[in-house]
Amino acid sequence: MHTITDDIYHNMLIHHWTMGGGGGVAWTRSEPSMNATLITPEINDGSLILHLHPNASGYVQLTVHASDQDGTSTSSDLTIMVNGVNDDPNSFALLSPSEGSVISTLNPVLIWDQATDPDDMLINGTLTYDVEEYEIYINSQDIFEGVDPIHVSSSSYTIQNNLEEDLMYYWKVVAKDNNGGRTESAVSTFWTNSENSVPGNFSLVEPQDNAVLNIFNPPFCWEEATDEDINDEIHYVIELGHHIDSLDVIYNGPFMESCFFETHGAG
Ligand SMILES: [Ca+2]
Ligand SMILES: [Ca+2]
Ligand SMILES: [Ca+2]
Repeated sequence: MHTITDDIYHNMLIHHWTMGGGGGVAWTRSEPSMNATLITPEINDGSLILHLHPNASGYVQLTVHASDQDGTSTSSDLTIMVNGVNDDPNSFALLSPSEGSVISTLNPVLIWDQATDPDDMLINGTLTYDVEEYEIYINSQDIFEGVDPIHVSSSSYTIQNNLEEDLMYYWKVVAKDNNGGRTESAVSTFWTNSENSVPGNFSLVEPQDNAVLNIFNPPFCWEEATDEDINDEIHYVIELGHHIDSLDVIYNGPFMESCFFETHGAG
């Protein structure tokens, strides 16, 4: 029988067995080892009393043996996990879509690192994660107030409702553990572009329609067109000639702020 000699023990967890006359109860340590800094078992009549050490975290495995007056015995394995002080989950990274990327789907798969936690426990080779839930926040502005998070238990999620085309999205994930601890990821962004949009309408500026010119190399000026697709570069082709069905290409390149004028009476 274990004798309690230390008064600092607090908290008690009691397993009680209904005992007949005679017989007894004993405990033995299971592998990997009795965590002596965590818990001290005591057997008192039919009860196993676990004295939990202050602020300790970890687990112990015990095998409890009970026998009756006829010598018939049985045993039961106990794994006791103690989390004396809850720590917030460790910081973790958002993986995909990568920061600032352009995605070609409106239903992207969001992926982030599994959030580990100082309170994770490796028991018989199996890691028991303290983090049990993630909240995903996604919005087209860098503000998440009033955004309803999506709750998931794994570290990835496929967006169910189509996102909007040609839009920048902000997203972050909050990892939540079993005991109210929470840790937020950094905010990441991506753009949606699932289909190519044609450049928007634009106007010719000079020469004006039906103008009568007295020079042979007039500047050709036009407005810059816009394109809804992020990162799309627009280039421009100027065709010139006497007839609309027999035009020569006189310019092919990017927008010219200062107009194009090297025509020298082309056509
Ligand atoms: Ca924790
Ligand atoms: Ca687009
Ligand atoms: Ca485009």
